[in-house]
Amino acid sequence: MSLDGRPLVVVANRLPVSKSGDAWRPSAGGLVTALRPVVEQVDGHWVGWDGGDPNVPKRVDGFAADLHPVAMTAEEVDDHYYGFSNRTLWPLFHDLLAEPVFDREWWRTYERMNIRFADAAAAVEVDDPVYWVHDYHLLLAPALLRDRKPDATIGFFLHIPFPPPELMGRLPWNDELLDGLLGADAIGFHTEWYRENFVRSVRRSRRDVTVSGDMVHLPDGRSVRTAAHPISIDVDEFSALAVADETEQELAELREQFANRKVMLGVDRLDYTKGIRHRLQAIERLLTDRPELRTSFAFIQIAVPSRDDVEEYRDLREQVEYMVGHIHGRFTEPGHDVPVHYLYRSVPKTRLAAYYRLADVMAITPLKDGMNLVAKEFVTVQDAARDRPDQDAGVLLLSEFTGAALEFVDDAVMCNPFDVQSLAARMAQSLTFDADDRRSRIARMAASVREGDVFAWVNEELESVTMAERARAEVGP
Ligand code: ADQ
Repeated sequence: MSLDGRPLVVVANRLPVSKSGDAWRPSAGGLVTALRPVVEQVDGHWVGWDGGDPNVPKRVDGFAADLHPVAMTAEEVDDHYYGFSNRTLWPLFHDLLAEPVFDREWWRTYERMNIRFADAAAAVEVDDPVYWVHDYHLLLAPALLRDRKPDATIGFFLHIPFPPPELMGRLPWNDELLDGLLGADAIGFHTEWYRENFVRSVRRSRRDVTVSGDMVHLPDGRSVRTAAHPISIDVDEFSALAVADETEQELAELREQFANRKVMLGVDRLDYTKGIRHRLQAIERLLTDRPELRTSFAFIQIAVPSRDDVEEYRDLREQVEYMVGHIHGRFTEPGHDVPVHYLYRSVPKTRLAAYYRLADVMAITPLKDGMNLVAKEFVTVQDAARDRPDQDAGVLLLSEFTGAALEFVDDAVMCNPFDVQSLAARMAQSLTFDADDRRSRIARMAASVREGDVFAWVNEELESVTMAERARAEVGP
């Protein structure tokens, strides 16, 4: 373990806990699972927004970190989270799939909230910790923390893409955000593309830096290490889920419901980056061109409600629901089930695993996605259940604009979701692979996920931060 027993202070937008009824529990998110073993081994701390509840406990059973809540008023959440983070940075970092809003009031709140998080992190009473800051809500926090703790070891990881400098440069606060990130000792991205975009942005906006290899050297003598570390999943957890009794029961019900139909599955947060509208357009074309599929094929879209306080997300939901209704109206055959099943909800993990096992084709077609963990979950579950009776391997249909594309390019059916006609053709092609081919493709993709699971990602990230720090110590002040 690269921390060598040093304390770890995670700084993220949200605390890793949620309340159900009266009880507090660790949240189900991937980052919480990933960090559970680490925080059990060291003195772990987590700084994050309290979610509007002033009574968050200091500790929660099942997650061995001290919690350090940051409070925000409803107005601050509107401006920092819904506003600047999700209506300015999110669309800009996802290649302008929506128009980013530039609002100076939001920016001022974003700055103030980053200061509040940095103050809370600096106030954690620990000796010589490693700080690990996460994601686009906190791009200014590394430099703010550096102001407060000049000798601290600070890492940052970005969970979404980093845009090319031509797009980043449109942001009125481009320079401030780059300087904010450069306060870290090490900055991690999912892919080499995003890392390069960041370095190109830095070169373009800061004439006083030099770049050698993956290091950015600053005029004050500090150096910042940049790295590509693709995030992953807990493979053992999903392998066990794949064959759990509850999953088998759920699967038996689903198989009955979808008997005699080929199933294509989509699982996403309802977000305009995920390409759900283009996917539905391609389904419409597929059902137009191949009438026999109207009664022998089903497309299931599971969409988790997301950011429904934001106008673009409410509009997206309306459009998706209109399109589903339109497809039903056009293609449902009397005496037969509808060809598209749309579930607007979060589903428990065993049900999710059952859907992954049911799918003949998993359609992951984002217009842009930092990584996409659903792809890794699908191949892992499919492979873990390979010896179960009736488990026929499925096909991964994957957008070239996901971080996951780099890992699965040889074994997934790759697609460009912007080209609806070719997307429909890829969907049709995905239904044609023979069983042995499908099985070996899934096995190779699952092996690659196993090789780099989420615990390996944590180790690589923390190793990168501590390496950067060691290099600093060798050079001296
Ligand atoms: P997300 O955009 O949320 O994450 P993704 O990586 O696919 O995208 O993770 C979604 C998670 O939610 C998966 O673990 C999935 O199982 C779960 N999920 C999706 N639909 C669900 C449903 N209906 N019910 C229950 N669970 C559901 C951001 C970035 C990604 C990056 C991750 C991690 O946008 O690109 O991969 O962070 O860094």
